[in-house]
Amino acid sequence: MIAANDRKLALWNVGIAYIAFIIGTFCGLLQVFIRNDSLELPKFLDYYQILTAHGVLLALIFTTFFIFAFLIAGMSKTLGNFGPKVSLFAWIGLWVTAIGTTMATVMIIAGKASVLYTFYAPMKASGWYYVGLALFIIGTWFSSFALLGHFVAWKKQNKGKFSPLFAYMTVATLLLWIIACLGVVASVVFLYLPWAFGLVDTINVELSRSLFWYFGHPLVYFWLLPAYMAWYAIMPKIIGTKVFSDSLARFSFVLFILFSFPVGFHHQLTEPGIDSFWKFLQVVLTFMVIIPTLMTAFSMFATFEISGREKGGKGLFGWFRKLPWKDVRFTSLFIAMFFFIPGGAGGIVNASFQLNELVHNTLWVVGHFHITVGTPVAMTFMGVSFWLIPYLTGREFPKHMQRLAHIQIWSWAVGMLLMSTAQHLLGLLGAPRRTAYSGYNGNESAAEWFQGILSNHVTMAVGGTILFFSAMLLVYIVANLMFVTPKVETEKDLVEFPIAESDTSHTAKFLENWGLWVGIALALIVMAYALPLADMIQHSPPGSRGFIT
Ligand code: HAS
Ligand code: CU
Repeated sequence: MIAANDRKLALWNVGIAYIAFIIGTFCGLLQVFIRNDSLELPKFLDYYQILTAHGVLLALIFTTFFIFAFLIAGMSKTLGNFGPKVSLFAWIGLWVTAIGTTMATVMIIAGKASVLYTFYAPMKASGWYYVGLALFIIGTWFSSFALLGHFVAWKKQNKGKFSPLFAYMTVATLLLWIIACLGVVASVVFLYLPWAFGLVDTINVELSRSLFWYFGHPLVYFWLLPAYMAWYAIMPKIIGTKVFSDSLARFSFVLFILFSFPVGFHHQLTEPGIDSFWKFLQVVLTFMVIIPTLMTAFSMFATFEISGREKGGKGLFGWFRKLPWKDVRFTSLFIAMFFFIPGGAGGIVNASFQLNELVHNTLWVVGHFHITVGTPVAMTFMGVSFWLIPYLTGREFPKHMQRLAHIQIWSWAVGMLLMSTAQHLLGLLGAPRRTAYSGYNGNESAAEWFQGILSNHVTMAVGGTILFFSAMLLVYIVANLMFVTPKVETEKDLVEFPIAESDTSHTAKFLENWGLWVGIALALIVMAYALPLADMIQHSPPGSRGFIT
């Protein structure tokens, strides 16, 4: 039974995540209507301000708080309740992260930080926005050290034993996060803060962007890995089988630690100031980081087939129908995985040096991340919410709520299919991203340029509207599971935290040698970044003064 303290910690994290979700999705709705020219914002709001809020609140705040809720609950479940020190760190982490979030959000709402979630220089925000971001990161470090400390304590008491798969994956995810943050912390502390507070006049633009993407790419795997944890360690339990291969699962997480970092230049392929050799090297390494995802896809479909055949599925695909489609915990995760097929394929297009030329800075990229983080990751978090919240609140997840949950995930899938298809096609036709003027010259309506059935800003808005209704339905379900549905009467009726059995009898010991993996990761980082960054520091043109939009 999870202790009251750990439960509260996780619930606060879930609560803040969903508050960010409500505001963030509303900004998303405004977005698609501005893009098809059917909405004029009131004077005090501006397109870039709303786009910043949308990106920050959903991609950074919602994801991070939800991830910590999931990791806290799972670590408490698999390694036992938190001790006093771990708890203290986790509470400090929660509040510091929340204060940073509030500061950043207030600055965005005040119109003093319309710099989008990548906060590219030379666009300049209020210094307090960057302070907010820094506090946010520091807070997450406290929470990360709390969980790592909990792991170390468990290891000491269980010498020689393998850690449970969930705990192992948590450690890998947190190591990835901490190493990634070094880049963004360096740029905020050494470049943005002195510049924003007027201590220096100019900023080294290329260096700031490169440090951002050193962080920004592993950031997307920081979102993805907790979803993979649900796929590897929880999904098999839901469908009544075991983890397909414990060592494959662990090894795929190790590969993410190695290859998530030395690849950030694939976001900067069109930028001057980086020699094409370094771009090429990082593109090659990007193709390496596809491998653990292919391993995951293989392992998941093997799990499905094994389970389906155990239930009597015959023939080549008979097992497919035996999967528990009526169980929303399963269906949500399955849809999530399904969307990652085109999502990941699009990623390969992006990462291809020459093809990137065509899609960079177009709506294609927006389509790409809505079917990577916006569906595979977000829908996995929805599917996890359906059991995690009642598990934490001790409430039921009654039948009528389950029906609503099915409607919610399917409507999300339909909305996302329409919106992201439109975005991909519009992008290929040249529609730019991150601009309020979809008609190129400002006055022309978008419709004059893009008149296909799918390649149309109206289709995008229809998809966006369906998504918004789906989001509100989700909020309704979440609020019910938090506060309204009846409490379960006895402990055995408690909604379960499903953790699959994982056989470690063939797992190699060296997989848990964290020093080795972090060491190789650092070596790869130095190899891919040391020279080009040194070049940017020594040979950059004069820095740029700030621009406030
Ligand atoms: Fe990405 C831009 C490359 C994955 C998120 N990405 C972004 C941005 C975001 C994002 C937010 O190289 C925008 C940043 C911005 O604001 O500027 N991405 C990749 C690559 C991958 C990838 C190579 N991205 C993700 C994930 C994200 C995410 C995951 C969030 C969670 N991305 C890029 C690049 C850009 C980029 C460039 C910059 C573009 C630009 O120019 O600005 C890989 O990790 C993808 C690996 C996945 C696969 C798919 C595997 C699935 C398979 C299924 C097999 C199924 C079977 C069964 C066999 C390779 C293989 C089928 C059976 C059935 C029954 C169906
Ligand atoms: Cu990337």
